Amino acid sequence: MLVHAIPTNATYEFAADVRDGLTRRGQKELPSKYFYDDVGSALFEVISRLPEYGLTRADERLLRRHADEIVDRLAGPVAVAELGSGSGRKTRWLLEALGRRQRTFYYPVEISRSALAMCERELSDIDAISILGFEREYLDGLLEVAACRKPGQHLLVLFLGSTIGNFDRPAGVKFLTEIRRILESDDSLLLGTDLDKPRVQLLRAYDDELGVTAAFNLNLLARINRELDANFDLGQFAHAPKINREARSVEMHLRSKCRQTVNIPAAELKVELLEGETIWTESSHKYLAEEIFQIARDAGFRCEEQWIDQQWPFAENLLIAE
Ligand code: AVI
Repeated sequence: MLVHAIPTNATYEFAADVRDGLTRRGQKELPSKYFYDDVGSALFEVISRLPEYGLTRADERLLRRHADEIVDRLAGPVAVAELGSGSGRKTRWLLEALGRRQRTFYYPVEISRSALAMCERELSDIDAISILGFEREYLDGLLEVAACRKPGQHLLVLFLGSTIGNFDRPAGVKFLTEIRRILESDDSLLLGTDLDKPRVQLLRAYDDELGVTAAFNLNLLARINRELDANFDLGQFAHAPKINREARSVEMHLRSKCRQTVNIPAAELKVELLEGETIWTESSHKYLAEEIFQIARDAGFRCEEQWIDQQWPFAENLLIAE
C-alpha cells in the first residue's frame, strides 16, 4: 500500500496539548486521540475482542449482514474514505460488496502508522480494491481524498466504531458539519453509533476483568514518559471509569493514588497532583437511535436508513449529504 506520511511536527503538538490539558484550572484532561500510538492501537485491537466490549462485534455484525443493502443505496460510482480505519477488519464486508460492483479506491485515513499497516495486511487480498493510505488527522486526510475525486465519482465516508462518541455532543455535530462541507450533495456518510445500555453493562465494557482497558488508559501516561521524557510512576495511578448519566457517556479517568509531582521536560511542565485527583482521558457518548436523525439534519445530512443490532444495541446510520 502506498502511504502519504504525516508531515507535521507531531511531538511539538503533543507537548502543547499535554501542557494545555494538565494546566487547566479545575479538572485536568488529556485528549483521547493520543491513546493511539503503536502500543495503544494494539491494546485497542485486544479490547475489541474482549467479551465485555461488544461494540466492535456489533458494528461488524451489522456491516456483514447489510453490506449489499448499503451498497445498493449508494449513488455510484463511489470511492471510499474511512476515518480511523483501525485494523480494517470490519470494513472487509463493505469493500467486498463494492468490489463485486465496480473497481473501487479505498482511502484509509489514520494517525497511527501501525494501524494503517494492519489495515493493508487485512484487506489487500480483496479483488477490485486499490488501497491508498493517508497518515493524517481525519479532516486533513478527507480533504486530500476529496481532491483525488474523479469527475462524476461520489464519495462514501466511513466513520465507524462509534468514534463519534469520543466527541462531546456539540463537537460531534460540528465535526459532522465539517465532513459535510468537504462533501458534495448525494455523497454519503456511514456513521456507527453505540446506543445507550444499562449502567452495569457499560461499566463492565470499560473496566474489563483482564485489565486491558486499564492498560490502554495508563498507556497514555507511558506514552508521555516515552515521547516527552516525563516521569509518571504508573503504579501511582488507577484506571477509574465512571458513568455520566446526564451526558449519557462513560468517562475514563486516571486517579492519582497519592500526592505527587510529575516532571514533563519536553512540555516544560511540573504537574502537582493531589491524592484522589483525576486526569480525565476520554468520554464515550451513547446515543438513542432516534436522536441520530436530528444530529444528521443539524449537520446538513438526512438519515436515509438505520440498521440496529439487537444483541448489543448499536446503530449503523446511512447519511446522505443534502
Ligand atoms: C474508539 N472508541 C470508540 C472506543 C470507545 O469505546 O469509546 C475507545 C475505547 N475506550 C475504551 N475502550 C474503548
